[in-house]
Amino acid sequence: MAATGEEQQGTKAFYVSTPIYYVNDAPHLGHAYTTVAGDVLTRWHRQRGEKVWYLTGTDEHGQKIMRTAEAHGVTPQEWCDKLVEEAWKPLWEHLEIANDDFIRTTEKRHTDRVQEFVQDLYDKGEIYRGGYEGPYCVGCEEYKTPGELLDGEGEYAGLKLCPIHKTPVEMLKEENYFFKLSEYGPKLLEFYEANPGFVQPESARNEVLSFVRQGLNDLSISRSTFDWGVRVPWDDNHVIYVWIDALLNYATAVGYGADEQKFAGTWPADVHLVGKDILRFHAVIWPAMLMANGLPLPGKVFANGWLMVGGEKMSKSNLTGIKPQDLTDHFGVDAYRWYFLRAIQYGQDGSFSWEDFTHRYTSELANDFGNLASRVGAMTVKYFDGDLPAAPAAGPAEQVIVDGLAHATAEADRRIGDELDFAGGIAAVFDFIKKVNLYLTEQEPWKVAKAAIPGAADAAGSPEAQARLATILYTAAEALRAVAVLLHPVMPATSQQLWTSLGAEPALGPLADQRIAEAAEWGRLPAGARVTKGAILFPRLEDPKTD
Ligand code: ME8
Repeated sequence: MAATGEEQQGTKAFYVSTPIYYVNDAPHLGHAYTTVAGDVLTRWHRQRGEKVWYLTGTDEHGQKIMRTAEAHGVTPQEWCDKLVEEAWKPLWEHLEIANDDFIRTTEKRHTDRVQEFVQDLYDKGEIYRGGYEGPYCVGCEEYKTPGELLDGEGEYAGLKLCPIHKTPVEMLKEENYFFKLSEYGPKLLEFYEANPGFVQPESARNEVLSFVRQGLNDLSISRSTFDWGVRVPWDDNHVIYVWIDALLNYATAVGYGADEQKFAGTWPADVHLVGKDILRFHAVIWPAMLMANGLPLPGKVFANGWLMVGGEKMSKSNLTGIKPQDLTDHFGVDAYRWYFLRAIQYGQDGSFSWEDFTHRYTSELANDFGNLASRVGAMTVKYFDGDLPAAPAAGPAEQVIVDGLAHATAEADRRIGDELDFAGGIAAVFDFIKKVNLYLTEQEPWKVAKAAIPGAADAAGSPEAQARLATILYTAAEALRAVAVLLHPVMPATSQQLWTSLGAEPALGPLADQRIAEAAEWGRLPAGARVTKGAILFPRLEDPKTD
């Protein structure tokens, strides 16, 4: 859990959420993808000096969870408790996710408020009783329209399948309560028009616009055929539809109806991170629910694309068998956090492969970044006994690095902090790393050292060469100081190792307190900092498992 800066108490927090995930199984790479993205985004904003609130959690009601628990011979609550404690929370800890809260939809702080919210809508005449019959996918917990279903083949021949789960839908006929969603189409379109950044990326916005323009149906918001859910407060025979229950987590977790001060300081969410599978729930149903209840709407719904392995979407119903821990065992946690955001444009589909990960690890992390850090550490220890020298002879070559850093910082800040273009922001930092490597290659400090160190080549070291050597090493170390700051949100542990080996902490304070806005201020790392060789940031990879 991360602390929020005391200095900004009283201002509204930058509030980011992930979906709350279904706990019918352990988390997989797809869940971790969205959650790591949210973590990087919130860490970035923390380092901008903002007050931040990062929420994740679990979606525990509904038929899907109920059936899974039944199949395992335990109650749904027992099942959820076990999965949350043994699988979900441990993975987020393992991946260094600094969420400020973890909401579970079975918690009383949530269920009480969900009842109040729905009762409010009922009292306002937004909910009525009616009937519905249609194909239902339990995997999605959603009624489907006949037109979107697929024809089954093989074992499913003759059946209609859900287009996402590729499993048969069930015909459901229910007397339910309905939310008058159909009345919100024009208001939503007006809202999207006035807030062009509300749904991102552009492809997601287009999908939502065309969906809403077709006209919306009222939404069934209760179920009476099973009871694993929050009771409809005015009718004991119904539970609230799991999606209505789930969406409300974003409000109940930050004090809706319970803690006015907290709610005022957090609401509304600035960014709801979602996968594109659940875009409509967040960009259509959710804002309509909030409009109906007179609450301010979120700033942005950003839909990430599908993560695939060999062209297959990774999900619980279509498992590929690679667990997040398999990858972190091999590549390490920080490389894992970095890879998916670096390799795949956020918002677009992307494929993962061991080969690509291995290639990027070796070329960008180990060779470009890791080698730079170890070369600078080793040379500072060798030539200056680890006492970082000042830079008395800075010239045009150094100015290129100073300018390069200013550019990389501005790019990364805009792309990661504002646009959620993680790949672009990380690339800006790694381009800068390449520049620093090129600088060292061109300046050849190891050659300058021969002329600089007394007795090394010539009898006496030349003062000019000494000044050059000092300048080169200071420049590279100062560049790395900034790299540690800029990569801290992405790779917290590795950046900390670097920060420590640069001896930065005594003068500059903890890495997490470093501000993005100051990252490009040249000369922050003081001469005299105690530089050590430090551990290898990215060790050589073991041979991959062959099974
Ligand atoms: O839908 N690629 O939960 P869920 C990228 N409980 N992201 C993926 C992914 C993939 N292959 N697979 C999953 C639910 N995700 C509801 C949410 S919110 C009020 C309720 C990520 O466990 C992505 O963020 O099925 C997706 O939207 C989410 O996990 C779905 O998780």
